[in-house]
Amino acid sequence: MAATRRLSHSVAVITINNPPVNALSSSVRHGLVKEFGEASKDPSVKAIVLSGASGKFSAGADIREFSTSAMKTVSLEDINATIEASRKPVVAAIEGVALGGGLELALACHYRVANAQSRVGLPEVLIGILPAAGGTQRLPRLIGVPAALDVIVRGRHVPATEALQLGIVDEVVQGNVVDAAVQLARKVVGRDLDKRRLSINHVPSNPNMEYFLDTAVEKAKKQFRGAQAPIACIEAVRASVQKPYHHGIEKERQLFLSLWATGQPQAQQYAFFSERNVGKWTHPSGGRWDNVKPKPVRTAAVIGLGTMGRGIVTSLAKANIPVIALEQDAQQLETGKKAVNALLEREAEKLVKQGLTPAATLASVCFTLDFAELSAVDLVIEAVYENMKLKKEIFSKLSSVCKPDAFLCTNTSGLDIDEIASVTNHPDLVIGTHFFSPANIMRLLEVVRGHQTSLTTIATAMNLGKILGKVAVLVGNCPLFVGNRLLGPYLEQANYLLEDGCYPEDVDKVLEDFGFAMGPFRMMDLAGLDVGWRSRMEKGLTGNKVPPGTPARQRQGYRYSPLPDMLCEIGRYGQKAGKGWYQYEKPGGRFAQPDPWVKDFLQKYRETHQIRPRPVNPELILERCLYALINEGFRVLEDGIASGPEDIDVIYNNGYGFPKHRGGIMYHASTLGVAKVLDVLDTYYRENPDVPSMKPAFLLKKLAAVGGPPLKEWRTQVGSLVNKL
Ligand code: 3H9
Repeated sequence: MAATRRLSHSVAVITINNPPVNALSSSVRHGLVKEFGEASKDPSVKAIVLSGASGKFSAGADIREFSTSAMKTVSLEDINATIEASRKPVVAAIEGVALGGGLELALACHYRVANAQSRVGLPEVLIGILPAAGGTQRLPRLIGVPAALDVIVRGRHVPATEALQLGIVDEVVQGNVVDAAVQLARKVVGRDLDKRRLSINHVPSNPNMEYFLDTAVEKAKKQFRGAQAPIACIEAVRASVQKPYHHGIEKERQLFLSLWATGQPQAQQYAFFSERNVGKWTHPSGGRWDNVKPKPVRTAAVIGLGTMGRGIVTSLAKANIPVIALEQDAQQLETGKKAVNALLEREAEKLVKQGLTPAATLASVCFTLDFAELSAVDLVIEAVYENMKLKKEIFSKLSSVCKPDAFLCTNTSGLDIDEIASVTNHPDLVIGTHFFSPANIMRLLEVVRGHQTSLTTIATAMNLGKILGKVAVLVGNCPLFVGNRLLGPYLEQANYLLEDGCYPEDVDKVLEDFGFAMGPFRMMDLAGLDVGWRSRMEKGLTGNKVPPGTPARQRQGYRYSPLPDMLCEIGRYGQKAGKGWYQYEKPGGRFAQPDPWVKDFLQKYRETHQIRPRPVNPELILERCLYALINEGFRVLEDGIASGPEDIDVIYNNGYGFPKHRGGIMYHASTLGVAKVLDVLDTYYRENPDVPSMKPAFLLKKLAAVGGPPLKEWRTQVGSLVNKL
């Protein structure tokens, strides 16, 4: 039964029942119409309470129904209108979540009672749409335009205590929310409900409203770079100010339809479901997310308190896992301790602002210099700098001091997991957990399995990711894994574009206009140019290991750009040095300004190497950088390093700032069409045979040869290739 009804005293309690999240599917909507209709007619019913089964009110419309005819049946807004017009008082009893259509349903009720642990919100913007069941019209009428915009445009989940302060809910209770709602419903029987009918009330006025809304549009354009939904949300809210409710609802509906026509909602909803699907990992041996049990992680340790280590410690502490943090000397330990404290304080401030009580404190972290203290922990995460010799020393030590069944994780961003595991007594317990910086904030976790990593180790690392609130993606072991591996050809193309005649700001602008959070040069400056430089030195691509007489722009017969090496040789390491591809106001400064020095440097470089600069148009800049990413994505798939295109997309969206409104790299390739991608890569590679990264991937050719099937069928084509996962 999608909705059930029972009588409590003289109150009908209607319960939505559609596991797992009580999405408001077509059958739930029909159930609501039936139960509500009967309760309204029943003379023994004096008031109605709406609730959700299994501790959740509702996560909103059933997203899977959007592209089906089920959406054409009874509309949620019609149900909302009926509820609001009811002469019997209706109280929403909010537990767990009331999101999207779920909150819209609650806003149509005359009163709302929430459990203290619940969250409410209108997160439609995060799946490319706008609240389309009256949310953009009722919420501003309830809490005013500024607060409503903050909730709707950011799509944030508002904790119950903050919802009470904002006026979204009327009561917050600690105990049984349905009992509290029934009590309130009985109390308000016979009261005038007009003030509680949001649609017949006005939006609180503000003299500068138009200016405020125009400014919000400008800000959203800058912040969301090409995503249409945030702008549509603001325009719908504008209608709530300017027009009567029924006109506003019509505007909301039109905006929904025009958003749908852009293709962005489909892309963002693909990204939404992909984030959920990557948790359902499978292994060629038959091990799967649902048949291998993770071991509990009751205590953990982190080795190294540099930038990554500090973030990882904070992340564990936030998840209430007691942590032992280890450094190699007293001074670094003290610096690390201060940094962790500052991060925890910042996290606590955020929670307090939302009316929540922070649980994590420095008290749950124990700082030590002594490896012996790690003897009882369930799991260790090593986060020292990228040096194989050092990592092996640490893992060999860990293997002797930790209990035999402790999981040993490395936060390496690209070194060989098998080589690290080889120095331990239990290589089956070794796994890569590649966090992204800042580790206490970034949602992505690449979980890298080695050849001997056991299924239980995989299940435990994936589950740890979930406990830390991350989206964990299982990938295979190859140099640089998935994310950083894709970055290589992309940055290579960006550097070649500078040689050909562009400047860093030209390239960055094109990619930022496309929607990337940051262009490649700003990103390199932020990450530190020296990281790549040291790795190239180790590989003998630059520095004194390069054989004498090697041409400056060639390595092993292939094209090579020494530009980033040249910047590092003079200390232009990026943001931390105050200069890199850009100049900054000070070392560590955040404001990137185009640097005349870089312009001059590039001009001289081109003269020295007799390169005739030619104008490169924005389309070509975009094509070269994007297609380099896409091609490497296909190679990762054909090598069996990621188990499907969704995995690559989740990694790039969450770790590298790819715009979610475009779905992901591989999704974008599918919308461009594999035949077109192949054609462009073919042409480039024919003209530039010394750039092997642009040689079209075998899988890309294979997909084009079978007529470019839709993305959801790519896995089948990959299936016949080797799976190294
Ligand atoms: C809307 O309401 C539009 C209206 O304004 C107007 C319409 C006209 N639909 O995330 P989880 C699935 S738009 C269908 O792993 P958690 C999810 O795929 C909606 N399915 O759990 C997963 O399936 P599976 C606005 C949904 O505890 C399972 O439920 N609402 C929906 O970590 C468990 O999900 C939102 O955008 C849905 N609405 O987090 C809220 N929601 O087991 C979207 C979830 O097969 N949802 N599923 O993999 C969320 O943010 C989180 O799922 C939630 C639970 C916080 C609720």
